[in-house]
Amino acid sequence: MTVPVKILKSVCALDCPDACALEIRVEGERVTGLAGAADHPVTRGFACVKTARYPERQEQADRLLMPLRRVGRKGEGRFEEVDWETALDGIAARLRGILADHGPQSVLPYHYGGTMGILEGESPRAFFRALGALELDQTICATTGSAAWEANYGPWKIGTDPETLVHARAIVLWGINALRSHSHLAPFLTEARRRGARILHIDPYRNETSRFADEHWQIRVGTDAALALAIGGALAARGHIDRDYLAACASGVEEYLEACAAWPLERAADVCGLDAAAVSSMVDWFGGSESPFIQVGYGMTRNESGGNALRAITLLPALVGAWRRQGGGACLSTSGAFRLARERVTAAHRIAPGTRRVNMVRLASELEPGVSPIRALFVFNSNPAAVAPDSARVRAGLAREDLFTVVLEHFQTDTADYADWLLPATTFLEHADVYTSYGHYHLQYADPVVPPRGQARSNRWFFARLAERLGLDEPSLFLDTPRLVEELLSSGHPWLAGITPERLMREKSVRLALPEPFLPYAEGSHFPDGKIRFSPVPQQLEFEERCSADYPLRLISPPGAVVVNTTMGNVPSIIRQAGGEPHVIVHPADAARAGVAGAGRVRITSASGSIVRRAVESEDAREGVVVAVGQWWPKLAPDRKSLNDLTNERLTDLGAGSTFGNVVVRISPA
Ligand SMILES: Nc1nc2c(c(=O)[nH]1)N[C@H]1C(S)=C(S)[C@@H](COP(=O)(O)OP(=O)(O)OC[C@H]3O[C@@H](n4cnc5c(=O)[nH]c(N)nc54)[C@H](O)[C@@H]3O)O[C@H]1N2
Ligand SMILES: Nc1nc2c(c(=O)[nH]1)N[C@H]1C(S)=C(S)[C@@H](COP(=O)(O)OP(=O)(O)OC[C@H]3O[C@@H](n4cnc5c(=O)[nH]c(N)nc54)[C@H](O)[C@@H]3O)O[C@H]1N2
Ligand SMILES: [Mo]
Repeated sequence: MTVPVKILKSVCALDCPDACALEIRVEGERVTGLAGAADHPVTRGFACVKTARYPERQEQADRLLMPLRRVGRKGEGRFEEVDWETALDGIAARLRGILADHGPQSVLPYHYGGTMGILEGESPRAFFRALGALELDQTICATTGSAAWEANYGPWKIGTDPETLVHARAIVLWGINALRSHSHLAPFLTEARRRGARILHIDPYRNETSRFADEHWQIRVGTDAALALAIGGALAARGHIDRDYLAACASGVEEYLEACAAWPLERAADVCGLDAAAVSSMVDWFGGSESPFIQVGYGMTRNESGGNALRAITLLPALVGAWRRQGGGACLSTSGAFRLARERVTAAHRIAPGTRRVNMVRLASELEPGVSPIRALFVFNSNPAAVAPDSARVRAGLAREDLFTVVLEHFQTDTADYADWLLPATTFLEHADVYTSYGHYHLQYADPVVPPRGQARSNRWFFARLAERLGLDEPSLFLDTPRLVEELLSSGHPWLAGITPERLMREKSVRLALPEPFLPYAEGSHFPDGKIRFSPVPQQLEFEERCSADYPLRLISPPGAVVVNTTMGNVPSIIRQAGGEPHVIVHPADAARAGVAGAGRVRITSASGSIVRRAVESEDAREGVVVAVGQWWPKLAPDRKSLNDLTNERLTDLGAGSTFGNVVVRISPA
C-alpha cells in the first residue's frame, strides 16, 4: 500500500533572524522532507544547512515520547515512564507544598529561544504571573543590543528593510557573520553587489562572510566604539555629514563631534589593530555613497563595551543622512515592527507589585546551594546547563536536592538530566504558532503538519492543565489558538491594518502594513522629541577583565555553522558535519607561544573553569583571540564539559546582558 504524501506549509521556529517559510513533506504521519518556500520574498526557496536537517531531528529515535519521573540521583539522568495524569498530579502536589512553605516568589520560570513562536514561547508567562512567581529578565542574548539601539533611536528596534538592500551601495557587515547566522540576507547582498555595491566585513574572526565580502578588517575584540568614533570624526572633518538632516532630526551632535576628536584615525587604527590607510579610504567610500548601510549583529555586543560599541556604530548612518534613502541606514533587528498585543497572551497586568526580577545571566548565583531562595524551577525552550554563563556552577545549583525542577524538552539534554520531572514537548511541526522575525517584516502563522509523536504535548497544553489543578483563574491560559491569534492582533496598531486572524491563518505569511517606502528614521527618532540621540556620547570603555600573563588570550564564541545554540546538537548528521567534536580556532603564533602547536586537543582555562577542546590552528582567529565555534551538548563533548564553564556572570555596559565574548583564557597542553 502506498502512503499518501502531502506538502504542508510551516515556519522555521529556530532562533534565527530569517524565520523562514517552509514546505514540509509528510508521508503518513512522518516528516520526510523540508524545503524553503519558493513564494516567500525572504526565504526564496532555500532552507539553511541546519533547518534542512530538522526532519532527521523530528523523527530521531531518542525523542522524548513519554512523561518521565526521576528515579536516580539528581543529575544522573535516570527516569521511569509515567502517564500524564500521574505527572501532572505529582507536579501539582509538590508545587502546592512549595507554595505553602516558601510562597510563589520561590518559583522561577527559565525559558529562552528554543522556539521563536509566541504561543509556545511567551504565553506560558501567563501561568507564572497568575501564580505570582519570580519574573525572568531575558538578558542572555539581545538586551544589550536593544538598549543600545533604543538609546539612539527611541523605543522599538526597527531598521532598514532587508528587501531594499539591493539599493545600498556601501555595505558594512559589522560584527555579524551574516552568511551563517542570517543567511537569507545573502541574495540581497549579492544583488546589491551586482548593481555596484561594495561590501566590508569587520570581525575578529575571519569566516565565510569575510570571504564573501570585498574587504575584511580583523578588528581587535571590543574596540569597535573607538573605530566608530574615529570614523564619525573623519566623516565630519571631510564634509560628509548631512547637516540639514542632523539639525532637524538629531540632538547632541556637537558634543558627539567633540568626543570624536579624541579618536584620530591613526589612534583608533592602532587600538583596533587595523590599517590606518584602509580606515581612511573607508571614510570617503562610506561618506561619499548615495546609500550607505550597516548591518550589525548581537555577537559583538557580548562584552563590557558592547552597548557603547553598538551605539557608536549605528549612529554613523544618521551622521551622513543615510536614513533618508532607500537601502541606506542600519539594521540590528526588525522585531520592533511587530506591534502585537503580547501583553494580552502573557498576562502582563498580573505581575504583582514587589515581584522580584531575576536576570537569567545570573542563574548560577540564583541557584547557589545553601543560599538560594528558589525552590522550584520550570525550564522550557532552553538548555541552561549548557548555554548559561558559569555553567559548572549552574549545574551545581541544578543538582540541589531542595530544588524541584520540571523540564519540558524534545530530548534528554544536559539540563534534562537534572529534572525531577522530564516532560515530552511538541516540536514546531506538531503545534500551531505565530511567528514574528528579527530579520524581516513578514508576520507568519503555522498549523501543525503532523500529530505529536508519542505522548508529546505543547508547552501551552501543559501549563493549562497544571493551572487547572492549581485553581488558577487566568483566562488567557485556556484560550484556543484562533482566540489567542485574535488577542495578539488586537493592538489596533496601523502596521497590523488589514491583518485579521482569518487572513493570517489562511495566508500563513503576511507582510506588515508598513508605509511605502519604509524609511523608519527619515524624519528622526521615535523619542517624544523626534531626535536621534548622539548624547550621552558613546565611549570606548576599558575592560575590567583584562588579559594578563595568566590569561593572555580573549575567548569569543560565535554561532556554529550547522547548529543553532545547542538545538540540533544531538543530530547525528549535524555532529558529523561539525567535525565530530567541538573545536576552537587558535592563531598559529598563539599556539606556538602556548606550546601547543600541532597538539590536537588543548586545555583552555579561565578564572571560572577549564575544558579540553580540539584546536585548529588558523589565522582565521585574530592573534590574541581564541574562537570557539558554536555550542555543543556538554555531555557529547570529549570532556563532558560546557564551553560556558569558562564564562562568567559579568554584565554588559547597557541592558544588563551577557558577556560571552569578554572572557580571558590561557591554553596549554591537554
Ligand atoms: N548558524 C547559526 N545561526 C544562528 C545561531 C547559531 O547558533 N548558529 N544563533 C542565533 C542566535 S541565538 C543569535 S543571537 C544570532 C547571533 O547572531 P549575531 O550576533 O547577530 O551574529 P553572529 O553571526 O554571531 O556575529 C557575531 C560576529 O561578531 C564577531 N565578534 C565577536 N566579538 C566582536 C567584537 O568585539 N567586534 C566585532 N566587530 N565583531 C565581534 C564574532 O566573531 C561573530 O562572527 O544568530 C542566530 N543564528
Ligand atoms: N558561550 C556562549 N554561550 C552562549 C552564547 C554564545 O554566543 N556563547 N549565545 C547565547 C545566546 S545568543 C542565546 S540566544 C542562548 C540560547 O540558549 P537557549 O535559548 O537555551 O537555546 P538552545 O541551547 O538551543 O536550547 C533550546 C532548547 O529548547 C528546546 N525546544 C525547542 N523548541 C521547543 C518547544 O517548542 N518546547 C519546548 N519545551 N522545548 C523546545 C530545544 O530542544 C533545546 O534543547 O545561548 C547563549 N549562550
Ligand atoms: Mo541569541
